[in-house]
Amino acid sequence: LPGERVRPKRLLESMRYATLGGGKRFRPFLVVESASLFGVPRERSLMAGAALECIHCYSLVHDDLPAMDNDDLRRGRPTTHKKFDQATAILAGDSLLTLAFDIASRVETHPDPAIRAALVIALARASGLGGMAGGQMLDLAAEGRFGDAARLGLADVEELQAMKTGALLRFGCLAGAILGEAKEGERQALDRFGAIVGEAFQIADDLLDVEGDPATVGKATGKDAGAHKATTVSILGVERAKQKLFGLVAEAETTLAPFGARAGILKAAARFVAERRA
Ligand code: GRG
Repeated sequence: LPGERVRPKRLLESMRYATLGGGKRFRPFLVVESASLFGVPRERSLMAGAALECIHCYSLVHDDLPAMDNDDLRRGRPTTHKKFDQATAILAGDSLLTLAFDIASRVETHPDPAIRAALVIALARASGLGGMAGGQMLDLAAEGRFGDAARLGLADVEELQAMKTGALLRFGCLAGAILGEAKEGERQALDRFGAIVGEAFQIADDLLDVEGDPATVGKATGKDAGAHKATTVSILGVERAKQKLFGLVAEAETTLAPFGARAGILKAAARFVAERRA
């Protein structure tokens, strides 16, 4: 985020606050590691990873707003609208969303415009109506925001979560295949791995909401139960949800088998997702 004078200082500061103050950077990590399977130069995968992280951070800023989840704490610090104000937080989210596509479209991301276009399309689809934003809408509807609360079964919850949380994580893995001009079979393996990691990530998040320590997690816990929210954990119970989680980790490892030892770090990442405490 360059500090040109023409840019409104408060907006730039809020964007920096939302992106650079902590966070695991797990999505960019997935881009860099999946791209490294194909020998993609790190400068390129970091660009695509930065674009993805901008989308992720925008989503957190907007998700924390009073009109959505109304949270005061994120990454152990005041949320962006608490640190600044709601109007600034909305604009910070908007500007991060558009900055993501600016970054993904730059020649430094990939010299071939067709590859950049493929990246931009995949990122747009993961973020929008059929991806994260659509999943967020389904989530709000399930809470009864727009009428009666929907009674979600396991398949509904899995679909919602695949959109809301899974789509960006899946894009992280797919981006590596796009940048690396992977063969169809390799692309499919990474796409499937991303979907599994997305599902595992959300189950781990739901478990943290039930069992996590707010000081370590960096945000309030117990919110899902308080809102009577349907999650994999609320439907299956803690023990069966944990079994499902570790089944997904095993499947993630099998999915990466075609890459052999080169995929060791990605396999470890799947285990990290299941075991994370924050
Ligand atoms: C506002 C369009 C719009 C979408 C919001 C991502 C999202 C959709 C809502 C966040 C709600 C939530 C807590 C989802 C669970 C999974 C998740 C995205 C957790 C946060 O991601 P981490 O743990 O965060 O990677 P850090 O802070 O490490 O970057």
